[in-house]
Amino acid sequence: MEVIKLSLLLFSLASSVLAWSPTDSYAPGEIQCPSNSSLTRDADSLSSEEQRWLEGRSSVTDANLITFLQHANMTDFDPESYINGLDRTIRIGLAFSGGGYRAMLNGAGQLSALDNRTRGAWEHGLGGLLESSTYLVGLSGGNWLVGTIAMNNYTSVQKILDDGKLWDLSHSFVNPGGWNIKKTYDFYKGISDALDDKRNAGYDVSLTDTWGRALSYSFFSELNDTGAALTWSTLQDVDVFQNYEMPFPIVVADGRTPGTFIINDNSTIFEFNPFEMGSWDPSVYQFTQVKYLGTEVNDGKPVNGKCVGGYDNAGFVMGTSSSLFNQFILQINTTSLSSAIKSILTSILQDVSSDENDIAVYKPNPFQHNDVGTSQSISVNDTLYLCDGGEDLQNVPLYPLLQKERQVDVVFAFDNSADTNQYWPNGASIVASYQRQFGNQSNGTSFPYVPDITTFVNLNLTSKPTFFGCDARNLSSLTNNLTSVYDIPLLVYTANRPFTYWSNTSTFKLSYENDERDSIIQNGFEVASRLNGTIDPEWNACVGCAIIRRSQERTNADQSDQCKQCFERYCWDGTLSRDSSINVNFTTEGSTNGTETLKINSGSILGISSSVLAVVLAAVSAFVLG
Ligand SMILES: *[C@@H]1O[C@H](CO)[C@@H](O)[C@H](O)[C@H]1NC(C)=O
Ligand SMILES: *[C@@H]1O[C@H](CO)[C@@H](O)[C@H](O)[C@H]1NC(C)=O
Ligand SMILES: *[C@@H]1O[C@H](CO)[C@@H](O)[C@H](O)[C@H]1NC(C)=O
Ligand SMILES: *[C@@H]1O[C@H](CO)[C@@H](O)[C@H](O)[C@H]1NC(C)=O
Ligand SMILES: *[C@@H]1O[C@H](CO)[C@@H](O)[C@H](O)[C@H]1NC(C)=O
Ligand SMILES: *[C@@H]1O[C@H](CO)[C@@H](O)[C@H](O)[C@H]1NC(C)=O
Ligand SMILES: *[C@@H]1O[C@H](CO)[C@@H](O)[C@H](O)[C@H]1NC(C)=O
Ligand SMILES: *[C@@H]1O[C@H](CO)[C@@H](O)[C@H](O)[C@H]1NC(C)=O
Ligand SMILES: *[C@@H]1O[C@H](CO)[C@@H](O)[C@H](O)[C@H]1NC(C)=O
Ligand SMILES: *[C@@H]1O[C@H](CO)[C@@H](O)[C@H](O)[C@H]1NC(C)=O
Ligand SMILES: *[C@@H]1O[C@H](CO)[C@@H](O)[C@H](O)[C@H]1NC(C)=O
Ligand SMILES: CC(=O)N[C@H]1CO[C@H](CO)[C@@H](O)[C@@H]1O
Repeated sequence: MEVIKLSLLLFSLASSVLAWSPTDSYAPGEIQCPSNSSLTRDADSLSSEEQRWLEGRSSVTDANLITFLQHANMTDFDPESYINGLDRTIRIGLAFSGGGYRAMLNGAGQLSALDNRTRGAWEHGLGGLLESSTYLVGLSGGNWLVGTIAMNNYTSVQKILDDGKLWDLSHSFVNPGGWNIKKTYDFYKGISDALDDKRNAGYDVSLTDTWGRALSYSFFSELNDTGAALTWSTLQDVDVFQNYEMPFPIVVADGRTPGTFIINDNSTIFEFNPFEMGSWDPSVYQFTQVKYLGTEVNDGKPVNGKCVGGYDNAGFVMGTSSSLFNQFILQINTTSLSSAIKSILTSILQDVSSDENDIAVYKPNPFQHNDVGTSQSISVNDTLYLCDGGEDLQNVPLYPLLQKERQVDVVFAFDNSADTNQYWPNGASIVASYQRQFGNQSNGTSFPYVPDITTFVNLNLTSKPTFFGCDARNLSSLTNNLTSVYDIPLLVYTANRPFTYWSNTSTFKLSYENDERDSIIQNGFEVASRLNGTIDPEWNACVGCAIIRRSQERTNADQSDQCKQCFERYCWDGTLSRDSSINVNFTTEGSTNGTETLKINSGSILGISSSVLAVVLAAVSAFVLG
């Protein structure tokens, strides 16, 4: 008996350690190949692992959604009999935009309003909605949020604030020691050693390796060796994922070859999920098992039967999605640091060529030598180049949630972009996602109608949550008969807005005092909860109406009068207002009074056009030391 227990214990220890890098360091190392001969598969379905996981998560979300809807006080609606009577589970997706620390902190507040573990979320927020959700997607700054929560044993924003151990942002992650030179020296020495480990194991390193390690000091400071050996695929093995307690986390990045620019229509959107990494787009149309990244393959098959593990370092994945910020690492070189730090930096930056500054190098390329995808430049190259997920302007990562295989009913999109000259969102990201469906890369995905950004601003669609795609039958001309209109999720779009705090800080603000950080998080809570339910006491019920809408449409069920009224209040009704000379004064119902005028910048990357970027980066080096 004891022997069995002991061996079970040893087995579970072994299995929980296996998912870490086999070298117990930042270096990848050889591991046994899985039994199936190919590491890749075509993107024509969900992986069997995700499919199986979804079945388990369904029973969790069904039960939690009943509780959530009961508390939402919807009239003429019985949540229990309704949810139990459906033949298909309602799937809710949450998406958090990029935009540096601003996006991470505003997103944290919005997420906390949905998380029943937050004090007050049940009483005057949307507590229980996170518990009812299936997918949790992040990009760039939003991926710092998702990654921090997911990789730290599915911690909560509340716990992060209570414990006071993570998210100390008082010094920039480029210079975590502040004026404490020794601390900064140790930081860069640690990074340099980690990079050497990877180089010595025979792998190329790019600026994103440095960046990912730097992020890990902020986000994984509680973990062994600040997560040097922590792999993204570890998620598969942790209890909170295996028992379906946490939603399915996804991180988004774009494909881009050095020296080229990508535009929305022909970008390749990649996702990292706990099981796989790859793209639904025709240019790649494959997924590889994320745990075996770093393995040299020929058409998905390991060369010489040798497999590699530990390449999918969690910080590296998070750094990939936010690689626009790589530039900061270079900026520190321009400041007056001690020569000891400078010499480490020189060693860190030794192989980085300037056109790879915002690019993550994945070499070997997991999608090499196959004819599945249409992009020759990807399949013939020995290297896969990835960059910040927001570089194609789709700063809210919606694409993984539009895949009909995922059967998402409703997406809550939190936009913390800096599109206007005052760093507020103006819907540009959503417009980019809408437009993408008409290009070849969309591969049959559909996106509800949204207006142009001038209308977004003129009609105040960013001043309160707005629903898009309220009536699926109106979307038939978007589907080309490839998908059912009911497969297009309803979109609940919520933009950053000031209620109790001016939460429009610069994307490139790299340090926050704790009270500033906490104020932005609180404001985010208020954004998601309609100022704690004070602006609209029926807000939870209206959210409930959005959640059940597609299932009602599929089953031809009538909407209650209450839901009809909610839709009157929150759905975009198709009206346009394209007069860009209107200067809408910045006022929000119930909010901090502001008289800023919203002006529209188009064609920006995360709110900063690339020509301005260089200037901003130069200016920012002053921050770096702070
Ligand atoms: C629903 O109604 C109950 C009883 O009036 C109230 O306590 C609760 O706060 C309401 N729920 C929401 C989300 O407003
Ligand atoms: C809204 O609720 C949150 C969470 O309970 C709380 O921290 C915040 O102070 C409340 N805001 C207002 C304006 O009462
Ligand atoms: C959220 O918390 C409340 C109060 O603690 C509890 O009654 C409710 O069941 C919880 N809901 C979910 C979905 O966990
Ligand atoms: C992870 O979180 C769960 C609760 O969600 C807890 O029971 C468990 O002990 C935690 N594991 C670790 C290693 O902290
Ligand atoms: C964490 O570090 C300790 C001490 O170095 C080591 O014994 C342990 O195996 C490590 N844990 C993991 C999961 O790598
Ligand atoms: C993407 O589209 C732009 C504009 O149509 C074009 O200039 C560029 O070459 C395309 N890039 C690729 C990789 O196809
Ligand atoms: C950083 O500074 C050192 C010494 O001034 C210089 O040799 C090196 O080329 C610089 N690196 C970059 C990437 O600018
Ligand atoms: C791979 O891509 C890089 C960067 O665009 C390019 O310099 C190189 O020639 C490509 N290699 C092949 C074999 O096409
Ligand atoms: C938008 O908000 C402004 C300021 O609150 C208000 O004057 C204007 O009428 C609103 N526009 C619409 C279309 O609701
Ligand atoms: C979709 O199918 C319907 C009926 O089969 C047909 O009338 C309609 O023209 C088709 N629409 C498109 C865009 O192909
Ligand atoms: C916007 O605010 C400014 C300054 O408070 C005021 O002069 C102007 O009339 C306002 N514009 C509109 C359209 O309300
Ligand atoms: C629905 C659709 O257009 N699917 C296509 C997606 O891309 C792959 C690869 O190019 C095609 O095989 C599918 O037919």
